[in-house]
Formats: sequence, structure tokens, C-alpha cells
Amino acid sequence: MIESYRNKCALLLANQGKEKKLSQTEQGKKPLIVIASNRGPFSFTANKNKTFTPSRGEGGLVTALWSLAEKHDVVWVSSAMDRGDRAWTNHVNGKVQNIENISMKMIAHDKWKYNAYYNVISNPLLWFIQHQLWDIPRNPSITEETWKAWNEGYVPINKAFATAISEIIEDTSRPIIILPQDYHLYLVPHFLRQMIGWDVQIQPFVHIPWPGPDAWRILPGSIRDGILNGLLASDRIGFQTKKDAFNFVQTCRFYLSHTSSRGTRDTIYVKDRPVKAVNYPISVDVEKLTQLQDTAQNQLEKNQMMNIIQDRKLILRVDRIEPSKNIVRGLRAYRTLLENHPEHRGKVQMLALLVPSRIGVDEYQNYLHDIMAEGGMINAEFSEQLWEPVRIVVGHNYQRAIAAMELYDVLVVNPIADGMNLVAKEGAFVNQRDGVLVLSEHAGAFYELGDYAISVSPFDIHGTAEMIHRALTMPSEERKKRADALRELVQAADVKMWFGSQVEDALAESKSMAKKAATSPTPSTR
Ligand code: ADQ
Repeated sequence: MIESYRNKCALLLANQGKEKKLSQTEQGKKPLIVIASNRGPFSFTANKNKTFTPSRGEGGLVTALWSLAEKHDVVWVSSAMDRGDRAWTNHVNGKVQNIENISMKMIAHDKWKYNAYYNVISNPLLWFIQHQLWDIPRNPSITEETWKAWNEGYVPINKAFATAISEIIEDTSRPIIILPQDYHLYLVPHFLRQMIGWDVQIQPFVHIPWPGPDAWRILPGSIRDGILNGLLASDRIGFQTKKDAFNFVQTCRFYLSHTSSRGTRDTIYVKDRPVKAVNYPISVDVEKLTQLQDTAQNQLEKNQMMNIIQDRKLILRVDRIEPSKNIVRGLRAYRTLLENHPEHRGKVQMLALLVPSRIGVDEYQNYLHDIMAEGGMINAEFSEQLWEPVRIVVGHNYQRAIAAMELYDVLVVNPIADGMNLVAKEGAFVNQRDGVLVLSEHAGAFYELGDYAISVSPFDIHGTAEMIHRALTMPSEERKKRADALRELVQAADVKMWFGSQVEDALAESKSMAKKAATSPTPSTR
């Protein structure tokens, strides 16, 4: 697995060189890349004197795309997420603006529609389906509210994105590549075809897992088919892993009678038009991480961290507060470790750096309570003198997270399902203690890093405890060998390669693009 991945890295490096040449030599025909994502690169705070203070957005997608938007001819279209964003959007009349070298445009949606699209359909319905988090004998139920949220929220907001994108595109003689990101925007390719036709490359990327056909039976047929047909208006669809791409092909085959795979695992034919399902594993920005590690702030954070850790071994986790990240079972595994291996008591420190997320959704609020309760129980049971076995630090501080990743002896990444998981890659790259990565076999990162991590089943609390024990007691030579290999793997395929290979594929395709037939079926509404 690792060998073939290395070969792919070498190929991508070669391709990246080619892409650079194209952009630099074809002056005036430099491709325009439009990124569309729900969350943008900045959020805005309105000041009293009618000025606005931008601050960098959070989350894996923003982290991944940040540096790329600085270096390519990119316009980034996103939603105004709150009052500050809305005020800024109105202030600039919804026009494209350059903020700290990033061209961006925000859409201020109707509040009810946005809530329906975001808090009823995208999160939780689609997110929960794709991470298979539903407790299906009880939840979800597709109610009148769901239907209304689909018809009057998700569908029109996707259309609004397509409209905003189409307004940016004036000159179609240059190559145009449109990259809609993630599960919020599944219908954008379909609406774009209606608005601007087939002279542009549309290539969505799905950041989260794509489960097989069975998981999609939760959705009523017309919504499910609407999503599939919406995506199938693309030229190519990017997924994190080959498994996700394969699952997408199978899902289309299973539900849509006008599609077939013609015996392939990575192409779905809409009548005769092929749509490729390609894996582009996302990664971290190695250059930016290296710069971050060189700052005085990093040293300060590490010093503060050392006051907590002292001479103990650090068991770290860094996550959004998110049920799919499996934080509660991770804590239970730590409790089991302390129960079954008392020799570690007082000699290890678990640190959970957690960033609040989607706190307006009930499941997320309840999950935060469960985490704090489990942490409290562990501390109540095992604290000795001034040793607190678990520290849970809630808040968003990327510098602190990176500093902690440099210091871990064991990094626990045990999601139930995860598209990739950037923490696994960030940790592998920045860690300075030959730390061991304990990694869920259901994280996308497992397909690249699995050979040098210690794998766990996310449901197996006992097994996870035993694997943390194994990591804590691993001989130093083996730790070093694994840590070196992990660092090398991350370094060889960073986020620029992820982006570069998508752009390269789209550019190659744009040459034969005119031949494509316009055969995009309409997403159905009730
Ligand atoms: P996320 O689910 O947000 O992303 P992940 O890939 O782990 O998950 O990225 C989270 C980012 O936020 C990382 O850069 C991490 O360092 C940072 N972060 C997390 N907790 C933090 C904390 N407490 N403090 C500071 N920073 C923190 C989605 C998918 C993933 C996929 C990414 C990118 O769910 O599977 O890897 O998109 O495609």
C-alpha cells in the first residue's frame, strides 16, 4: 500500500511541475479557479466606526485551502454565517473583495432558508447519514419540516451559490475550474450547468465519507436522487479515498437506472457521459506548519504545556466537539487503561484539546455534556495529590494545538468515521518525541498512514486501551522508525499536491470539454 502511494506521490510531484508551467507560460489564459464552500476564509466583526475586522475561519476545509487561495488566481465564494458577515456583505454590496490577498465573495442568504439548509438538511441529516451516526430505529424521521427545509432551504441556497458563481464568470475563453466543496453544495453542479452550460470544468470535492448504497436509504427517493443527479452534472468528483469513490459509483448504480459503471470501479456513466470518481487525499500545509513551529508563540505554548505535562507521558487528542470523532469512547479507553494497567497512573497525562462546533444542534450540545461528564468521572476516580489524569481544554487555539502535537507520546485519533482527519497528519508531521499514532481504521488517513500507525476499531474500547498501552511501552527504536516513516509520508504529499492534482486533472479535461453532451437530469423536489 505504502509503495504504491509513494509512486503516486512521485507522479503527482511531476504533474505539479507541469501545472506550474502552464499557469506561468500561458499569460492571459491563466485559469480562473472558483472555490465554493459554505464557510469562507474569513469571518467579519463589525466595529462601531463602520469598519470591519476580518478573522481567519476555522475547520479542516479552511485550513486546507488557505494557502492555496493566496497563490492561485482564485475567487472564493461562501455564505455569510452570522451578523458580522451579513453586515460586511451588505457593506460591500455582495461584490468580490480582496482581503489579505484573497479574493472573496459572500452571499447573505435569507435567515430562515439558511437555517433550514444548514441546521436541518446539511447538519445533521447529511452529515449523520454520511458518518452513519443515526440511531435508525428512532432517528431520523423525515417530517414535513424536513421536506420544507429541502425544498425551501437546501435547494434554493444551492441555487444561490450557483448564481453567485455564474456572476463572477465573465470570460469563458480562459479555462474555468469550479470546485464546490462538500455536502452543503451537492446541487451546485446541476444549477451551474443550467446557468452557464458545459464550457467550464466542475469538479466538486467531498470532504466526508461516502457510505455505500444502504446508508442512503434513509433519504426519500426524490431527495436522494436529486443529490446524486446534482453531483453527476460534474465532470469529475473528488473523494478522500478510493473506497469513498467506489461507494459513490455503487450508490449511483444502485439507485439511478440511467447510470451504469460499465464494469469500472471509478467511473459512472450518465447514459454515455462518463463522470470520474477520483480519490485526492487531502493533507496539511507543510510549509505553513514549519513556519508556525518557528514562532516565539509556539515556544510559549510549549512551555505552558510542559507545566501541565511535567515529566509524564502525554496522551493527546485534538478534535472538534463532534460525535463522529468518538471522543467519549476515547476517554473510556483511557479510563480502561488506568483500570487495567495501574502502572501508568500518575505517569501519564491525557490532554483533550477540543473546539466547540455546531453548538446550536441538540446532538452536539448533548455530546459536549457527555464528554465533560466522562472526563469528570475519570478525574474523580483516579486523581492523586495534584495529578489530574485528564485535562479537557475547550477553545480554538491552533498554535496551542500544534504545540501540543509536537509534544505527544501518543496521539489518539479514533473517529467512528472521518473523511480524512487532518490532526493525524499534522501530528505525524510536527511531533518531536517519536510519538505513536493510534489511528482508527475508519479514518480516511488510515489508507495512507495505517502501516506505521497502531490501528484500532473505534467501537472497541478495550482494544483501544490495549493499543494505548502498547504505544506507551513501545521500544524507542520502533517508535522512531514509525514516526520517521509517518513524517516522510505526510511531507511527500501535502495539501499543495492535493490541490495541484485536482487542478491539473481539470485542466487536462478542459481541452476536450466542448465535446460533452448536456445531459443533466433535474434534481427533483416534491
Ligand atoms: P474536520 O471534521 O473539521 O474536517 P479535521 O480533518 O480533523 O476535521 O480538521 C480539523 C482542523 O481543525 C485541524 O486542522 C485541527 O488541527 C484543527 N483543530 C481541531 N481541534 C482543534 C482545537 N481544539 N484547537 C485548535 N485547532 C483544532 C473535515 C472532515 C475531515 C477532513 C477535513 C478536510 O471531517 O475528515 O480531513 O474536513 O478535508
